[in-house]
Amino acid sequence: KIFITLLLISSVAVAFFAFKPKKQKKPNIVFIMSDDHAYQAISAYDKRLTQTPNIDRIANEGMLFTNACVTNSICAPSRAVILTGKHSHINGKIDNYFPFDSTNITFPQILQANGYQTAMFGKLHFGNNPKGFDEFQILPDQGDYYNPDIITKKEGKKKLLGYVTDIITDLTINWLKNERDEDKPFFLAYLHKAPHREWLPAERHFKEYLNKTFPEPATLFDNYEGRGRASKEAEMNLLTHMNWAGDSKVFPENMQKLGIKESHPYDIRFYNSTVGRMNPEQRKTWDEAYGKMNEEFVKKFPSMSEKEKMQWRYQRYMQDYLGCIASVDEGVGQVLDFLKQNNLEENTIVVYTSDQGFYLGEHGWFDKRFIFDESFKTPLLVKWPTAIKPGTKNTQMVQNLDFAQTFLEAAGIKAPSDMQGESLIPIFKGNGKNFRDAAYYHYYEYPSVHMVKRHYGIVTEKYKLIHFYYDIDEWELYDRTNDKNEMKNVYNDPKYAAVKKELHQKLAQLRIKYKDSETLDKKYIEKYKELEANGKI
Ligand code: SGN
Ligand code: CA
Repeated sequence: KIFITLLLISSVAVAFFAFKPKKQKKPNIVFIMSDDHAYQAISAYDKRLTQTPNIDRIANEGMLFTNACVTNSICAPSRAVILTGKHSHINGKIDNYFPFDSTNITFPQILQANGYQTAMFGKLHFGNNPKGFDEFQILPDQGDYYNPDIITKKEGKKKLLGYVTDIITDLTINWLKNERDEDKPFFLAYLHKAPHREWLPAERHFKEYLNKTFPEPATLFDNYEGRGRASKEAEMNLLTHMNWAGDSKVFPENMQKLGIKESHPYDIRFYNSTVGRMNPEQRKTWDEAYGKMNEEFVKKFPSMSEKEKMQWRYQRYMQDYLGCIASVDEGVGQVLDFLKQNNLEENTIVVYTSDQGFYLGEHGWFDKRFIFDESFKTPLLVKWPTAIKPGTKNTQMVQNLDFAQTFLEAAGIKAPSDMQGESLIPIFKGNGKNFRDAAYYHYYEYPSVHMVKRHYGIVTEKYKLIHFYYDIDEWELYDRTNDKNEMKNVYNDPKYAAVKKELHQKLAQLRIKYKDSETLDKKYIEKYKELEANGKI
């Protein structure tokens, strides 16, 4: 009898374990982010400038977000928003100068504490090392394109030979191959320096891109009429604010020959310290490729009109910028291939994004910072075969603020209640209808390089209301439906009186919701002045 009972119990137990539904394994997360990658330079968004077949794969197999945006369009602050899930005024990293307060809790710390293996490779730009990572190898500060130094968790700082984008890809794949713990889900941050200024491509792309010409944007010759002082006083115009040596790669000896003054006192120093990192062999390839372009420039320059100089600047800029993207796209392809070949595709979330958008000659500009579309919006492509239908598009105003809560929810972890974003999981699953009707934005880094004034604002599907402050007190309003290029400030147009009133109310509500205020604006100005007085700016 006992024997039969035991047999019965054990067979029930066996049956239970055999048929117990397999626990859904937590998803892996591959977070790919480049620095200053404009959505205009991703063919899934726009085919006019270049082809990015590998980045596009993420949208083909997943979701393309056409209105993804940032909360503060600049490098290190954007990264801080992503990691903390909190706006800049709450996490404290308001600009590239303020130190990142590492008492902030970041989502990788939470993932790590919940059994995730975590790794970061590439550009972080915090000035301090990331917390919550089992492994990291990061570029010091902005990092260099050629033969860069790298800070490693295990061995301190060292210099690596090669091109930065390829190096970051190699480190990432090496980790996936050799250091990944197959019993744990992982979070992997694969963070490119490219295509950040001064836009230096890999040697293998010199020839192809130096021979290309690109279509000009409609607003390349913008004279900023119809807008306020902020657009007029910004220093990011291709013709007047780009450097000849560093940005446009005119050899210093040619600048001398042509009597071109340095556009910036550090121009030649920058050029020498970037291109100057190459070894003699690499430098030979550089001089040959860029030498030809320089020869033609020397011939043409004396007879060039201002308009022709602007056009030349634009082509030069695009050749180098898009040459950088080519390597990023190749690297992304290698990582996607690795996931596929190693059976890691099905339950891995792959995100491709940038720390913000970028101007590719629109409004005559390069750089970012403004709440205007090219820098407010950012590319976002996500695939996750178990949750996202392939080839889908989403038009919601999702923000970089939302990543932390999204990843935590995907991992089945409750997010801390003081995070300020929204999880994107409902959108992934096709149920994110009334997601966010207005996005809040606040930019601080002024006075500083490019001289974009401090401003905050609100963006809805139809309008954009902006307040520029500090050494100015100007409001601007844009009609996003009828003025897609944001050329005309209609703040004082009586036709928009009702809209204006409603947006002011909404903006005030959002400032309260996110705990931002005039008192905080003033506090950050005081702190900025303190840093300045201490020589930190
Ligand atoms: C450097 C660049 C600027 C750029 C800032 C911030 N100049 O100062 O053009 O806006 O970084 O960029 S450079 O000549 O040194 O390249 S960010 O991406 O780090 O925010
Ligand atoms: Ca950036």
